[in-house]
Amino acid sequence: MASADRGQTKFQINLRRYLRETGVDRDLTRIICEIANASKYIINAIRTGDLGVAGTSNLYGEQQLALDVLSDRIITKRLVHAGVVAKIASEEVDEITTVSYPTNGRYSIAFDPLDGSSLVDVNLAVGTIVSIYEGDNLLQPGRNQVAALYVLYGPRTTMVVSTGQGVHEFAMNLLMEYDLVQENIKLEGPAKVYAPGGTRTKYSPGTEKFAKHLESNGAKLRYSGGFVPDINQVLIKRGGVFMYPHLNDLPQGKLRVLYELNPMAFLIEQAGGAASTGRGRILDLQPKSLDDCSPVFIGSKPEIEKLEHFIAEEG
Ligand code: FDP
Repeated sequence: MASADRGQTKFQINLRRYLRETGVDRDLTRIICEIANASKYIINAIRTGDLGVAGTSNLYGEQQLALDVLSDRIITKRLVHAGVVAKIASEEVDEITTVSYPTNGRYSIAFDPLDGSSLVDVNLAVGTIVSIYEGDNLLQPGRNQVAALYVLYGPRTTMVVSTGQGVHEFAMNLLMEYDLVQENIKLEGPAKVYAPGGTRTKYSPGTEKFAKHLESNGAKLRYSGGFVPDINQVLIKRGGVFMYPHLNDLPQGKLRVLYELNPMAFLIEQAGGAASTGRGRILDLQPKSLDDCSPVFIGSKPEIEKLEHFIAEEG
């Protein structure tokens, strides 16, 4: 097994080699590497493109695409090109796309091409989130995912990925290739940070009690407004909680099960954490439509267990 302690890698291990050496299936490796390739173009679009305003023109009078639409096109093109994909669902497109090949692709992908795109104009971090299933059914519980990953476009570009054998972080180097930074990230310590989404005055009594519990146990408020960077800090700091709860006027919360919650829940569980709706495991939800939303509490397992207790008692 490839190994690298943070900052101590003697020889850089790149993403493709890491996946190959850890026995990941060839077609799955192909998909993950296609996303890695797509992310090079997305990062360029973020750096040099317009600020997400659809229908505006560039210097040459050409129509500009909003960054999330452009990111969707970049990823979809690469996934279709991969030759191993059956179905694609993108947060930017209303319907599932069936990819036609002479033979059927083995994997299906749901993805959010640019989560947090409303943060681009204020220059905060954004990300791509990807969920991968074997077969052609995308409306199944997230526990059946075979892999999940996100790419974080921050001061550095990083990819955090799991194929069901732990969670590993890669960073984009000067050649725009991903090198292994650390493997088998585990949520082991106390919750050092917490990122609470939604308006606090609209929290239920159980959620409010949980927020107070986290604060009184020393967790620092660290909320960027971007799901990917907010989850990333929980993982990389080895402990914390992100929540976007049920609100008085938004009982289903805001975040989407297929594109956002399932892949993040898969990654956090692979790191030894937990992801809950407040009343049950996110990965056990049976999605009824592409647009299903759910409240989410995700991060350090003992804290999520405590939250479920608060919700059961106080709602
Ligand atoms: P955004 O609307 O900017 O795309 O998934 C959507 C998301 O961002 C998440 O990244 C983020 O956690 C959440 O919405 C923020 O919602 P609020 O604006 O309600 O805080």
